[in-house]
Amino acid sequence: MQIGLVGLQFSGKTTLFNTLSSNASHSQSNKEEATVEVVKVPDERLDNCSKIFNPKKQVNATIEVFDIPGLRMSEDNKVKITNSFLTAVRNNDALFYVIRAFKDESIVHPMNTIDPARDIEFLETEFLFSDIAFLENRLEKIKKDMLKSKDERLKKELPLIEKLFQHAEKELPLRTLELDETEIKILSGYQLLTLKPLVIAVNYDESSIATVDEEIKKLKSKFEKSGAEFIPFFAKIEYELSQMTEEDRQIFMQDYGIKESALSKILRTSYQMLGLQSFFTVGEDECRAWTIKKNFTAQQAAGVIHTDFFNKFIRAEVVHYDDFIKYGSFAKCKDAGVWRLEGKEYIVKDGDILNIRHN
Ligand SMILES: Nc1nc2c(ncn2[C@@H]2O[C@H](COP(=O)(O)OP(=O)(O)OP(=O)(O)O)[C@@H](O)[C@H]2O)c(=O)[nH]1
Ligand SMILES: [Mg+2]
Repeated sequence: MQIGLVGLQFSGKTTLFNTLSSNASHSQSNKEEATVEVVKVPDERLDNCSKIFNPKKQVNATIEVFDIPGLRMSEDNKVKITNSFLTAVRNNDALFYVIRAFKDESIVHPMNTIDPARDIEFLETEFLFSDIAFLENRLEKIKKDMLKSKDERLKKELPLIEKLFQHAEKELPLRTLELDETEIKILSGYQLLTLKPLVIAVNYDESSIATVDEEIKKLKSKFEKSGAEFIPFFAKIEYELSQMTEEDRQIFMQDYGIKESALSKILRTSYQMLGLQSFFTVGEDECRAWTIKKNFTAQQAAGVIHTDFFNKFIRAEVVHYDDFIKYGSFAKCKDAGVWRLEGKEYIVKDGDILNIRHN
């Protein structure tokens, strides 16, 4: 899973991105294109399991984060969308707009003034135009191809693309359109920009700490039809936080009244927005979080661990994390009746601890 940091030049993407490196399990840099970082998804539940089992190793779920170079002012004093920018943005499963709200005269905004609403509007409009152009072309192509062939897939796709086109023409991003599983599948190869889940992360400076809730509320209501989540954050403070020891970090966060670091909030929110959840495998060797989609069956979840587990699945031993913590051991969970054996059709819940029985 990949999320892309998207925005105008100097909005704070790299500053935010660099806070990730303390969490990074592997990194890779390519200056021509986006910089990639594989980041651990923080999970208190997994940490607590590790406290109980004291395993040789803990393996968190991971997410890939792309730092995409921001849009600059071009020679005619305008900020223009480039094809390489669009390509870099398309590659992601979810988007994070990093929007500048911090004031600092030594750092020039590519549109000269600080106006978060204008910047959001700019990105949303450009991406919507790009989607409309794609849909228009696709419609034409489908109609042409239908004259030549009787492909059933084209017949199914046509009304779907028409529905999307009409929606986009009303200046509504495609993510606000309700789609079913088959429709999502048809569209999955097209990488439509406004179909991607969106978090709008607004970067404030310290002077805004007292007013930030109100400002975010205003932005939210202005863009209530965007289907986006809003997260305010303080890139500079976050960066300083990431350089501290855990103990100092706690004190610092308390002083500033920050409950959760932006990084942790961003990773958690993107996980939810993509319909992802975790199950755990635990033991003295390893405590590990695995990523699955909502509504995965026990057998599908087993397949995430190993294809053999899918093919030779017999049953899953299941106890939910909350019960496990409440009773303290598998034996006590068994006595309480919350430890159970489930078949392959069992729908795994977020936070289930599984042990797969297989041939
Ligand atoms: N004063 C202040 N400066 C900030 C803040 N966030 C970022 N900066 C500074 O703004 C400059 C640009 O920040 P970057 O994080 O590099 O911006 P970027 O979005 O990665 O920019 P591009 O990669 O060029 O698109 C840096 O000098 C940062 O130190 C902030 O909250 N307050
Ligand atoms: Mg940058």
